[in-house]
Amino acid sequence: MSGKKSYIRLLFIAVFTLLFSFKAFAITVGFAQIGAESSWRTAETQSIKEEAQKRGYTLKFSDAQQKQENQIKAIRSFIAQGVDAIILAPVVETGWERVLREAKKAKIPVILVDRGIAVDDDSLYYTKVASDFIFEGRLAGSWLAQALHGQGKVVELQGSTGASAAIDRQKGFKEVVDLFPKLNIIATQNGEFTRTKGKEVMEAFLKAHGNNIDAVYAHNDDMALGAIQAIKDFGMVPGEDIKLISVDAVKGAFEAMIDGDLNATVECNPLLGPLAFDQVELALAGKEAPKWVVQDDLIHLRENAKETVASRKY
Ligand code: GZL
Repeated sequence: MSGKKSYIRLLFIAVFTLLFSFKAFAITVGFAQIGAESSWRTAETQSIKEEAQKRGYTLKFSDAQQKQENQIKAIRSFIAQGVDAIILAPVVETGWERVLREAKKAKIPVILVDRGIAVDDDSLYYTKVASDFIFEGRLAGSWLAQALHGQGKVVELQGSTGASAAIDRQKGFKEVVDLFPKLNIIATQNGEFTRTKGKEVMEAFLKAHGNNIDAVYAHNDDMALGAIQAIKDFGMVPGEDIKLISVDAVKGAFEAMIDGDLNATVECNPLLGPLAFDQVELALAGKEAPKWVVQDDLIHLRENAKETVASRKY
């Protein structure tokens, strides 16, 4: 090979190597987040942002203010910008087929975090990193059944309508409660996963059922904290007159358990950043992944909240 040809070949290899290493460094991920409705959600956002920074990825972040149409717009924008992967926390289960087909056509892998979607074609997303909400509901139901000795009247604060977390936490809880003929859910209503709405709905429950209520099941801690305030305002003692079980295990829930107001909370770990980006890297490497990477959960009780709180990471 002439000297000139080998020089051009070397130049090509050098340029290609430089471009490839730059491309690897400038991996861009779009994150379509639901909003900031709860302290759990804020912790999740922080975990994903911190992990992107730690791994040297460029993160494009969108807060949908609880609206699916804003998440769909964000996904379309990420596709137009040519991101390498998309992380989506789907606010509701349905209505994703069309935009996910657009992402698939653009060969951009979509990793679901924290909630699931109902689609016939599961090739529309790479994988889901989330807790098992039915397990969480069953755990909450089992704890409450033993706390009430199998009988009593329960009111339920549901998470936002259509969210897989709300649908499945209700399903798992009801499976257990239905095993006890004298344990009944006398009222159930959407509290939107927020403290404000949780308080408002609990006020209505107390107005309608007063001291007939033996327990509250809240699909997240923020609604339980609102309910605790409503119970105190009504003149009853939360944690004693009315037992409370919720889900998430955020810091505020530990503080409420230490105060005696909350009886138990089922953990739903929001620190999904590391797992989410592990899946991004598998997807970009063209590797297979299970369709569901399950986040492990457990339960925390008022009795041991004091010694547990110090070790909490969110
Ligand atoms: C659960 C998540 C739920 C939390 C709530 O993965 O989707 O949404 O339990 C949050 O606190 O609002």
